[in-house]
Amino acid sequence: MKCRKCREKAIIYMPEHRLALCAACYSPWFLDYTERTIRKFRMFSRTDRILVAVSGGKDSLSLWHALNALGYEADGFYIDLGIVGRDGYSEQSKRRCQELAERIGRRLHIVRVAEQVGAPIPDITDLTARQACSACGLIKRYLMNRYAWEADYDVIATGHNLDDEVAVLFSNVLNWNRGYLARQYPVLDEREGLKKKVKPLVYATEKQTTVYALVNRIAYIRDECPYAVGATTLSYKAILAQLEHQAPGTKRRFLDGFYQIRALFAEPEAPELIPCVRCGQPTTTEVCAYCRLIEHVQRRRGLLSLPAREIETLEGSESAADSAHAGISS
Ligand code: Q46
Ligand code: ZN
Repeated sequence: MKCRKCREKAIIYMPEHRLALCAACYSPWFLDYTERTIRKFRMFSRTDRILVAVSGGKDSLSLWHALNALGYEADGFYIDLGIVGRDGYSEQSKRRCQELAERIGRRLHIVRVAEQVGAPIPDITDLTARQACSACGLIKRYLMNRYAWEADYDVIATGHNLDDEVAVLFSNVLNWNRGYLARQYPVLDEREGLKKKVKPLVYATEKQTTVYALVNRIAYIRDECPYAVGATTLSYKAILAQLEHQAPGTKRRFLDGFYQIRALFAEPEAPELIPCVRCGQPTTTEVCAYCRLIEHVQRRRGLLSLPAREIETLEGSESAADSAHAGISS
């Protein structure tokens, strides 16, 4: 197959665009495609300071590289989750982020969950009986927002791609999750202590971000987070890939169609956000979910150092307090 622009040998064919491109023509196309998404949703301008949440994977590192190549002021933000996994997952992913930071000459901020919360993600899961991804998601959202305020960034950018967004949409529609549907959009404007959040790769497929990383020799971590294995979204992705294969462009049409009717799911009144009495970050309750999580981890740590008999007595009163907090989120 030949490149549509220069007739050289193509390295990628994108059936949804009926477009084949060679290695030299691919990056300019990807950059232009990303720039058009940024403009379409009015995500940010060249005077804004952007904080890119990087995980060491192909999507977030491709995004950081692309924003830099497009001339945006984009620094990286890496959250060290303290996940060891098979080959030291967190260490490896951090290294990939540091390598790219050095290469593009941009700042990489690193924050460690173990220092912030008092324990790394695997221990938090053990100590709180909370699902790893639920605790991890809460912590990441909180730290990103707080850091963006403290370091005076205008907007937080994440590397979610088309396949991610469509899988989440599919799940939200299957479960008629109105609250999540109301908030599923590539731009969430700043409000009451929450920084603006954007997803500039929302129209780029996983294949496109992978090829961008390969063409630009971006070293990224190939292993999935050990907790991602078996996640429901993976099975949704497989179903959607089949539909896309039969009718290229299905994913993009599904997503764009939803964006057009999204207003139907808007909540009449978004819950009011107030500053957490402990940390000052926005929340709907007196003490935010993040501060409650820290308290829980510390309490469990303290409990574990007590003799077994005392734990039994104290644990009864703890579960009563926990259920009172159930269902409350920041
Ligand atoms: S990093 Fe964290 Fe993901 Fe790993 S623990 Fe789950 S949420 S799967 S994006
Ligand atoms: Zn708080």
